[in-house]
Amino acid sequence: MDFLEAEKIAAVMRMAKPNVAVIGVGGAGSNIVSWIKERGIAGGRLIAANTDAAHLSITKADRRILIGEKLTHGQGAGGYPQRGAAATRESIEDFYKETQNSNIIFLCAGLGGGTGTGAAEVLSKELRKAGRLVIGVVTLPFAVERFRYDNAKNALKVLRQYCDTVVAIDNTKLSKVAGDLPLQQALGVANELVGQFVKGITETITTASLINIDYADLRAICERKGLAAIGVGEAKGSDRVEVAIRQAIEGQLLDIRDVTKSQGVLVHVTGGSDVTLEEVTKAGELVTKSLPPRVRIVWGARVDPSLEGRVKTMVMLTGVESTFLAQQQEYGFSLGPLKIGPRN
Ligand SMILES: Nc1nc2c(ncn2[C@@H]2O[C@H](COP(=O)(O)OP(=O)(O)OP(=O)(O)O)[C@@H](O)[C@H]2O)c(=O)[nH]1
Ligand SMILES: [Mg+2]
Repeated sequence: MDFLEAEKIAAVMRMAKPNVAVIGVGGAGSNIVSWIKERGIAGGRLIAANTDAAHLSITKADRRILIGEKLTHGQGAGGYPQRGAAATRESIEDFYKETQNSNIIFLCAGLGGGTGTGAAEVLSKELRKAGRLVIGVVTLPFAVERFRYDNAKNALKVLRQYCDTVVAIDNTKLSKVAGDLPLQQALGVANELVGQFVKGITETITTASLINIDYADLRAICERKGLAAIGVGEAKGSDRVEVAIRQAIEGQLLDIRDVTKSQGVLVHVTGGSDVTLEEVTKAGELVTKSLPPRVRIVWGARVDPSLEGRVKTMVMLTGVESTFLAQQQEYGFSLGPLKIGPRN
């Protein structure tokens, strides 16, 4: 075999093996990466990038990238997505280098600020080359951050085109589900939710699970699907899998127009060591029956011994339409960028 052919086969082999990179950009994205790093992730590489040097110094990741040093001098993007975008372009080589062997990229950000919003736009476009699957996982601003809505809405429209799938979580809906929490705690809930989603899917792909999701499955559900919504559920007792799945389907964290119009569904179940394959399969059949046959459904299930007796579910619906993008801004003026919480 000649050298070039051997190189080619080696390259194809590298791409065939799932290799996940999780990139968190801006304050929120970095906090999500820190959350995952603290708990560990099997088979995923954690990268955090920020224009804010002080925040990056307290971020936990496998690799931290200070972006746009010449432009922002480590001081953040001040709520301007254009600055975040320019800073990312300044440092784009770092991202190419860090992700050269990755074929699945999760791109995490809180939309509405400068760095995360701008960086997500640039990276989703740049990294989707060479057949990579790019999944954006973003949060939308709280209702109290109204003036950040425009930034977020514009960015979501861009990300919907550039990412294969962009999962959007509306912070306002999340706080309704999580109960009335102070802002900082509500943001913590959002970080945990995104973190669990990324960790759960990554580990179901990269490690042996009760029911594996493989790269091709994820591709089928996520490739060129635009916007996606997720919901979570938790239950115990008899019918727990089914109850938790229904909860997740009905409680989507983004207002979507019509659940039955989604193009793909990913159902992920985590249960204590007592969860059985039969239980999961039975619940799966019920979900399959309740959705139109054209909707593609992918399953993953993992055992987490700490969940004794309980199951947790996550359902992702891809190819959906959201009312967020259609909403009109209620106020005719803008208050400019707002800083919330310590060092974001
Ligand atoms: N999930 C989550 N969302 C957050 C967090 N902090 C802020 N947000 C949300 O994300 C949006 C963007 O905030 P940041 O991530 O701090 O902004 P940034 O990308 O660093 O932008 P600049 O600071 O302007 O450069 C805010 O409007 C909040 O809605 C966090 O820790 N977790
Ligand atoms: Mg910031």
